[in-house]
Amino acid sequence: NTILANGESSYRKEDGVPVRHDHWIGGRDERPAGGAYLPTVDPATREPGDEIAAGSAADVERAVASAVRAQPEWARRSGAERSEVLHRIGDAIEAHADALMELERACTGKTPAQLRMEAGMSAAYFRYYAGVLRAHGGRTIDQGARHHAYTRFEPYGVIAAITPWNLPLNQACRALAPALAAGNAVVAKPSEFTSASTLHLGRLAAEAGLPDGLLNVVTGTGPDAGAPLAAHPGVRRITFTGSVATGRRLAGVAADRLIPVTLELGGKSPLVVFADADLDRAVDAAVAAVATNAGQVCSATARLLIESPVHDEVVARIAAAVERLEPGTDFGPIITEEQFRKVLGHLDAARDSGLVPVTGGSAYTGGPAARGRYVRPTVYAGVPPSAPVAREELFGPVLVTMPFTGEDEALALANGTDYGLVAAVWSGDVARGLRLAERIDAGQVSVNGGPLTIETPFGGFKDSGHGREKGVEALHEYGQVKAISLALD
Ligand code: TXE
Repeated sequence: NTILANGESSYRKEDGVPVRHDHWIGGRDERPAGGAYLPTVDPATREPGDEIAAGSAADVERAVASAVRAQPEWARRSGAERSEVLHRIGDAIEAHADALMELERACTGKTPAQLRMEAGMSAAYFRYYAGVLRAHGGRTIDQGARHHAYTRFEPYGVIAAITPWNLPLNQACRALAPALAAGNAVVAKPSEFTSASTLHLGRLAAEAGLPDGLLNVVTGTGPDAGAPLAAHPGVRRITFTGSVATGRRLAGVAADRLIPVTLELGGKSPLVVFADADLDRAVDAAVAAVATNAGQVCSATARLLIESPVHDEVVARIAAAVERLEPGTDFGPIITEEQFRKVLGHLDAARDSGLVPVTGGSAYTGGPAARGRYVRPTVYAGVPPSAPVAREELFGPVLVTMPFTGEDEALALANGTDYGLVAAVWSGDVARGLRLAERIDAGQVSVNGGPLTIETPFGGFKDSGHGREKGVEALHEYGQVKAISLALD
């Protein structure tokens, strides 16, 4: 196998022969039971890349067995001991950030700035939960002087972490760090399009001192590797980030098995701009929703609700700013051919329905960007709320705007979606900003650019899912509370 302990250079292809990545199970590379590998592609160039093991139920079986064996010893350690290991994993991610990000770049085409941000966040997840763990504990319960009662926070056992392709390493770390902190073992199933960085994380974690079997990575497609993992009786909790359709399916599997599931399913998040807002900063925030990962972010604020008197001015400023964005430098390509077709299909359908973009509206057809799956940053102004581009998660560099009059209409538009992941409000009137924040149905609301970080819990209302990631709340997701009561005489 080509994932070597020391070797950043070992990832390079020689003589055009694709590098093959095996599963990471029990602290070692394991070839797929079926012997098959899946191709990957660099969406920035459409050049073929590494191959990853095509996992199956037999591989899942080995991974879960290894996790089941390793977990009890890990759970018996003190929080401080687990914390030390998590800290070292954070350090290892930082030390090997270039190698990790090169693996990520090769199958996502992400920009250098985007990669740096994700590497930093990935290390920070481990450090944050290493810290939270040391301050975490149960409570004592008053049962009178003759009794002693207290709670313990116990792990579930084995967690299945099924993650997508948009922020691959980041999303894996977001789930793995709190799951391991709480004393669980994990079997991760990254997206078949972007598995290499999560595989390498498994090796780095082992080098950092994580005992073998605590972090296993099985690669492959959703139906062949993800489905048997979710259904495996050894898995006691599922955490999933991805589409609503797959989330619904996994919720059904979890319901049948009576195990809990965390679902982070995307959104169509509003960014509300009042006329009294700091328009420079509001425009920057709107443009970031296009540039960040080319809009392939579940929390992208892609629906701009703009107070009528400033609507046209704000649209003009956003359009001018997104036209200055350079493909490959300021934003990356769309991950797969299927997603690329999906985004372009929405743009074509919008055109057929009579919507004319203020800017963009198509793929790049000339220059280097035409080799890759780059979509022009696109803005539709004054879109009816019922239009598909205004309702559906496009997962591309596409913004829609809607004018509104008054707070109530802003709120009705903001909540007029099946999703409820995040929202942003910009207003010079802070009381109004907070009033709206408290009435918007979303798991996170930023007022006037308030930062949403690892420390702030993240998760959906409505079809955006349930359960919380990030923050102290995510640690609670991965443990179950036991109450113990002792009679003293
Ligand atoms: O996601 P899937 P897709 C949204 C976004 C995107 C759409 C479709 O709108 O356009 O979803 O993306 C695994 N059992 N988001 O189809 O299928 C799969 O292998 C178990 C939002 O690529 O949900 C991968 O590891 N696992 C989003 C993971 O699920 C299964 C991120 C996600 O893939 C499975 C990505 C099955 N039956 C897409 N089927 C966000 N919330 O950030 C698939 N998988």
